[in-house]
Amino acid sequence: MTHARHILIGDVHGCLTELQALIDRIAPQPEDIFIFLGDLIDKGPESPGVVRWVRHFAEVHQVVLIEGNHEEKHRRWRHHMRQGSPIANTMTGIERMAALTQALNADDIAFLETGQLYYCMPQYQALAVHAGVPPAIESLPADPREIAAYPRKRRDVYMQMLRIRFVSPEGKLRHLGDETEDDRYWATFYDGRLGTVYFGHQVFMTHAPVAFAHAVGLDLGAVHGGFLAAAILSDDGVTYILEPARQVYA
Ligand SMILES: [Mn+2]
Repeated sequence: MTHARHILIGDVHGCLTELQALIDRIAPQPEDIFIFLGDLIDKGPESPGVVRWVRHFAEVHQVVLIEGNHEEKHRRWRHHMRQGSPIANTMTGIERMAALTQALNADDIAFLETGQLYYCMPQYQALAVHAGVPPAIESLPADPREIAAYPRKRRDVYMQMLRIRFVSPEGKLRHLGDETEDDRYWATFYDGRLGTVYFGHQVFMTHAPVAFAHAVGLDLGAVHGGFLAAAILSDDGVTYILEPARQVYA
């Protein structure tokens, strides 16, 4: 049996030119499934353009959007705005979030909000997620939408898949910049129980995807002048395509 190619794409962050060039090099075929690992938006030059381009691309190709922490924050802000909640005014980056919302139409926003927490690829024993897998997660429901119905505390554990980086010896997540010498990056001790994890979020300014024992980091810092990376999973194995950034945007 042959399986469709599954193409995983790291954090785009508004790098539309690089995304178009990368997709050209991938040469999409009708049965391909494209999985964006989150953070289409922010930091880079063309966030609204990327959202719209991917939305149109999704009209002719199979596309799965993983929600990144940037999309999640914009979504929370829009929610608070709609509710008229004062929390909306306490968030950082209000101008940026308002500008993006202003530049997008209702279809673009609806498309962004299709972002899901993860995507399982049992045929490749692989999992796509934005940031990673917290140590407390032993298994995942087949449908990530089930998690929204979990009680708050349990749900919060799963929501860590959006932002996890370093973990303390007690299993607590560290914020960026707060990590100590005893903390470990999640992928360095992830045991593969949910398959090989393809993830973005953590910028690696390297010339190849970063391979851990059971995880592969695909955010090679396109927006920082690195590469926009894609992993192509097929029955022939995994191949990578790296599209160099045209400039340092952030
Ligand atoms: Mn990112």
